[in-house]
Amino acid sequence: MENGKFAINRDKLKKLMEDNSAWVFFAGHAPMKDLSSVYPFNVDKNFYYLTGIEEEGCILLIYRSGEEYHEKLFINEDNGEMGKWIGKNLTQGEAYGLSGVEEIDFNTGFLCRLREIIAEKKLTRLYVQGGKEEPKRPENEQFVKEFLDMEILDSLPAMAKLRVIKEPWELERMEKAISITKDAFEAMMKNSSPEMYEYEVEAEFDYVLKKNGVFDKAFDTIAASGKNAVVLHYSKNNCKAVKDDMILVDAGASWKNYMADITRTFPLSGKFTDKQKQVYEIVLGGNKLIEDYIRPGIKYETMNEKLIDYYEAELKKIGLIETRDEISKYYYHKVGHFLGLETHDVGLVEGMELAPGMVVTVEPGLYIEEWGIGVRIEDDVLVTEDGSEVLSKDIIKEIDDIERFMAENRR
Ligand SMILES: [Mn+2]
Repeated sequence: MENGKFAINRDKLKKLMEDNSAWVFFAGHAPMKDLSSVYPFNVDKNFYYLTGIEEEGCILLIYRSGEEYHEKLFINEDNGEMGKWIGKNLTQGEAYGLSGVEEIDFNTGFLCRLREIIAEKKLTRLYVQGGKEEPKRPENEQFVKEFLDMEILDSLPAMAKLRVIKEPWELERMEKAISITKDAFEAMMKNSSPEMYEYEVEAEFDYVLKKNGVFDKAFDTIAASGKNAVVLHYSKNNCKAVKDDMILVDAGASWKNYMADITRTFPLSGKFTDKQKQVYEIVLGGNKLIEDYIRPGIKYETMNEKLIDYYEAELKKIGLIETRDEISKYYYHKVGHFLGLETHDVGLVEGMELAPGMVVTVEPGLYIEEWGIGVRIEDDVLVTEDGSEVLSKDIIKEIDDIERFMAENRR
């Protein structure tokens, strides 16, 4: 049954719950865009992970009193006539079908009901995202103020512990997101031409996503041609490329709330210049080095250290630097991050060791402003029992493969 996986997630959380504690998760609301419209709604990812539900305003409560564990879902009331305008709210039956939570009430009675439960079960601890200091959503902030007599704690560390290890069904969704992203990268390579606008390249990506039923990108696409590629989070995408420019595209589809995050850098003409090749080969070497290095037990931080060791040797070889300190002029981010329900997924804690079932990005880059060259190559990598598997291995990245593909397929 579809809702089984979300029930399993709740069971995992219950194992981490202290006695006399209540955990509250809000689905959230879409933020206002202007006075008459809202931005598209993105469900809170912890709420989704525990319920499979994607409707604004819903709330999940799980509490523990001794050996008694209880879960309760609060949904929107029937929206009557409004249903004709914006669609009907989830019914109790539908909410049960998605989540497997048996006890369902309306959210209008949530605060009263929670107060009753707290009193009746003598609960003392209340877990919300971000705790008291850093409530992550307006709902949380509002909520915390209502319960200042209780010990308010942060639910995020526990959620991160669960979410960082992916179940097979989660990996399937990520693989689907990556496979659509692959098609979209190929479309960009096929339809590129020198002196294109960056947004025209981006449009090829978007077209493939929509065509495949993806309504949401994992994040705003970075399509940075030529020297724009040295700006890490460049996403204006409004410049026209000039002759011989490469374009750095950092983009990803999402599939059923799970993200892909891929970067490829390729020449719009289909041919790398010698200088571009020189930089590209160094970054590609770093990308493969770290992918080969990934295995259970290694510390997250050492991936970055290893890359810097490699860059030190390579950049000295081409005479770009003399000392290790100078690397930060050309490489100024980390080599990767966790990936899952969020692009920069939960899970990163100091000293954390990689374990089977984690998914990380590997994205070394080099940004050489004085040459007008920026290269980043990013893959999505699963940590396995005895090493790693590059989930995005089918998205071409060797110079020869890119040049051949573009020569054979370009319009
Ligand atoms: Mn990334």
